[in-house]
Amino acid sequence: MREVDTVIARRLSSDVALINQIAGYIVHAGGKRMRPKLVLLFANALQHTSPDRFELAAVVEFIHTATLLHDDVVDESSMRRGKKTANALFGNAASVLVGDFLYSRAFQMMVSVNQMRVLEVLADATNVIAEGEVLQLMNMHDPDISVESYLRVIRFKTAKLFEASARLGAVLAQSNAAIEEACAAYGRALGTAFQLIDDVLDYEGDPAALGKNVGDDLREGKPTLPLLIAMERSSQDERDLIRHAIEHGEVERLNEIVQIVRKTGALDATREAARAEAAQARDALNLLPPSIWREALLEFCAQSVERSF
Ligand code: GRG
Repeated sequence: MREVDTVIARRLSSDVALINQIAGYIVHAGGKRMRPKLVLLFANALQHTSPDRFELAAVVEFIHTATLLHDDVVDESSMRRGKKTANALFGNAASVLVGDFLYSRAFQMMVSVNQMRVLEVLADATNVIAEGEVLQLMNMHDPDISVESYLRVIRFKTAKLFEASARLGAVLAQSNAAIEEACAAYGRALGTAFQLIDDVLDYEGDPAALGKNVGDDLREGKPTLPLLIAMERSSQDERDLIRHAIEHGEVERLNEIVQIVRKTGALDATREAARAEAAQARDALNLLPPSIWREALLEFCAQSVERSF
């Protein structure tokens, strides 16, 4: 990961001062670097050790960072990673444009690896991520969306980049199709578990540990799984309150709704769904030879569910 940080620092630089300022601010804001870790762990687990793995690890972090910059503008978020968001500090226009810089820089870097399959994986992934965000926009303020529709959004907007990161390790190692698919399945399931927990933490996280505001999803009228389950399990009055909150976005009765979500066991049920995804991710690793890297990937499965930030 030190090598990845070196690539990130070198590739961030631009002659345009504002780009260095904003891109540096967000890239060094203390993210967990989950996606680059997946690239490296899968490449190593499959005995691939060329420096291309550092370049691609930096690429997925740049893409992730570009999506965060854009997402915080779309969601009008003010806090991320315990700090003010770039949009809060530098404004929406600068955030979107620096997101574009990072996104296009990532494409310059992936071209440098000179493998069509790498381009294909990342072009497809970024396209699906954008689709996921648009689907989510269409689901906003709609209390009648199905669990399947919610799961589609999170597989697209979050799990797809985890999937691509894991798959790239196998692509670099020129693994056979079965191994590549197993790596991709791991990333998909881990990313789904990760987003399910993200949605739980929005209702019960500690803002200090989480580094962002709690209750943002409800404020925005985002129908996430905890709300969908709470509606299924609550009384008519409670259900009406949640429906109203999703339809209009809720600030005033946030505490009451958080209580309903907790009381109905919706958070435990969502966490259970995340555990099932993490178990699938674990199973996908059976095709990989035993190694310290596979052990680390197994550890990620447990961490993704137990995490508090
Ligand atoms: C630029 C390709 C492109 C698309 C723009 C706005 C958008 C379309 C996509 C946003 C997708 C998004 C932000 C999904 C949420 C993913 C998520 C769980 C982010 C938090 O990830 P962590 O916890 O972040 O790994 P850290 O802070 O650790 O880096």
